[in-house]
Amino acid sequence: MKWGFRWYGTEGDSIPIEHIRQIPGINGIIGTLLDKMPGDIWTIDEINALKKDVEAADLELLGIESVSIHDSIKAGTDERDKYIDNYIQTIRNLGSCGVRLICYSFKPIFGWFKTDMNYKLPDGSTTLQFNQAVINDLEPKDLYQRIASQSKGFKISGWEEERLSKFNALVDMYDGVTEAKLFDNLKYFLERVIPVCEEVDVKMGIHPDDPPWEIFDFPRITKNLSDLKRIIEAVDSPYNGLTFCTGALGANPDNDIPEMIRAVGHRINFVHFRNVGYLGEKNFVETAHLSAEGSLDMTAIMEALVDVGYDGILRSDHGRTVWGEVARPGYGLYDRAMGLTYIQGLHEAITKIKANNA
Ligand SMILES: [Mn+2]
Repeated sequence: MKWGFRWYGTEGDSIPIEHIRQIPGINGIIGTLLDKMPGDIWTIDEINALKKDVEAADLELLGIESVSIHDSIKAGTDERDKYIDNYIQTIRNLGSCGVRLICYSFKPIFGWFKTDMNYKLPDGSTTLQFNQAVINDLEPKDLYQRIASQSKGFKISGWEEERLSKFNALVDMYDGVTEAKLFDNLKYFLERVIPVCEEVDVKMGIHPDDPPWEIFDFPRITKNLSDLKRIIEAVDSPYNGLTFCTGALGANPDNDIPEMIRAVGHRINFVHFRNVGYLGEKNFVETAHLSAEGSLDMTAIMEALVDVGYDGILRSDHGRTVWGEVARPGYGLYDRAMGLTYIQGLHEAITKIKANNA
């Protein structure tokens, strides 16, 4: 297993990379170019500058999260081929810089939804909450204001202001895009990019819907096991894989996470490991990673990953904000570092016990 940590770069992150290097067992960074808009080409110089910062801290640039997909590709408009060409150029550039993993998502307009970015847990820490009851009283454009007002001034990826300021035009773009159409558009995209990924050895991992159900009637195609199976079957290549996010999928109690891992484990290219706590119907918070703090059985999840032979890249996903840290909501240093240490403990215990019993 390679243990990773998402970092938004020297300019974009509150956390110095030297501090990330001090997390026990850490191997590398999941990086990004925060100023890139969906559809932009990432140049070799820009990628190498990021890589240099990471390697100067004695860490490896393990992958990118995210290279965002332009809305014209997701909506299937006439402009999509131009933007797919750009995406292919970015894949080639990443490959030539030795970056082997791209995490992406294929969701209309919004990458993810939360309704409270600073929800107070009983221990006094803050975390992200999603409550469908809040969404039901909002218009889509109001949600942007809500997220922006709670982000503590940090740029939030997936919620780029430049893009969302043209919100009504974006909504029009998706007019008539059903779930079936969105899936066809994903297939069209994958059929063009995956052969390039194979050629330049860059693996793709699609991130599931967060939360994994329909919001504002926009179609959702990465929300459960049958969706994930359909995607990996659409283009049958190990380069067309999954970012298996336990917390995104686990927000729906109907998703049996260990069972899903056993079903699609051979096509998992990246793992996001985190817990969620159910507060009610379609109402949950992101808890500390420990099983006892949330609703998911993290030991059973890690055991499933070990059983399917997963030895790729894994990072601790969102954490609480603790100890007075001023950080991007969900992406502080301390709780994600504690989480990663716990996760490595689970992995060490499970693999050693299995080896002893073999
Ligand atoms: Mn995730």
